[in-house]
Amino acid sequence: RQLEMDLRQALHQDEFRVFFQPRFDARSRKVLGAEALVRWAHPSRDLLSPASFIVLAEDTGLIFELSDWVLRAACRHALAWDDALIVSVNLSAVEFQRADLVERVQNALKETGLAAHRLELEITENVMLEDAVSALRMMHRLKALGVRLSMDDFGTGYSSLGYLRRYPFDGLKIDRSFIMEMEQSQSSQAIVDAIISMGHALSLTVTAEGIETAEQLDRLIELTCDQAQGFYLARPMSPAHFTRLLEDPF
Ligand code: G
Ligand code: G
Ligand code: MN
Ligand code: NA
Repeated sequence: RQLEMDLRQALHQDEFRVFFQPRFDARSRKVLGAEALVRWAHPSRDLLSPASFIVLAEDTGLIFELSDWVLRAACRHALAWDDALIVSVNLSAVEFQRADLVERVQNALKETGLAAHRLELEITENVMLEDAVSALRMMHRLKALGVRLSMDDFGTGYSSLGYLRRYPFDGLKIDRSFIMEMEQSQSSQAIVDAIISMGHALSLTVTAEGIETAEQLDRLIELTCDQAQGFYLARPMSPAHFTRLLEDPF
């Protein structure tokens, strides 16, 4: 496939870019960090969204090299920010199937010099579904490095509750589908309310994703959600834009 060859070449021709979507304290709107989101600056197309190439990268095994690149780029940029800010990076479930994940993360930290507590790894429930026992062991080893772990897209998978209790997560991110439906659907609002309460009962930092309106943010604050992310607050942006936002918050 053409795209696979392009992807392989892109890694060597430095065509990937990392964007950052800011993460805010819900109440004060202070910037607390940012989520790294990879983009592909394909020479003959527009900036490609990861939705169009992450699965291919996973299927071809290129995800390891790509993820190493994202980890380093994210850590390197974070070094230039205020040292209280956290950078989060998405990991694929396939990365947990190889024992070298801990070493890969450790190397990225060592080579860039970023303090481990400033890196957060976002993991989806798929990780636990593949092999729950080895995933648990891997997460404990990652925690031992000093990084933070959060469960991403929370609420879309299976038996999330048990995972949250047994696995060493620091935070959970409520999937944006619930946030989007909150205004129209009483049950979505009840689910969001329950997720926040449960997260707090387990001492987790709760982040709402995909906030697109002021009403959603207001309601989430009433429901005591800790952190907020979404187009209403800020879109994913270039590293330079993010640095400017830090220097000159609204
Ligand atoms: O940025 P965007 O909304 O287009 O991202 C689409 C999806 O790609 C999201 O689910 C996001 O988690 C995922 N994604 C973005 N960057 C990375 C990355 O560096 N690694 C992995 N594994 N997934 C990513
Ligand atoms: O799966 P993950 O949570 O990592 O996905 C992050 C993706 O969500 C990114 O591709 C980002 O562009 C997208 N995203 C972030 N905020 C919003 C939002 O407010 N609305 C929508 N529709 N997508 C968002
Ligand atoms: Mn994410
Ligand atoms: Na998510």
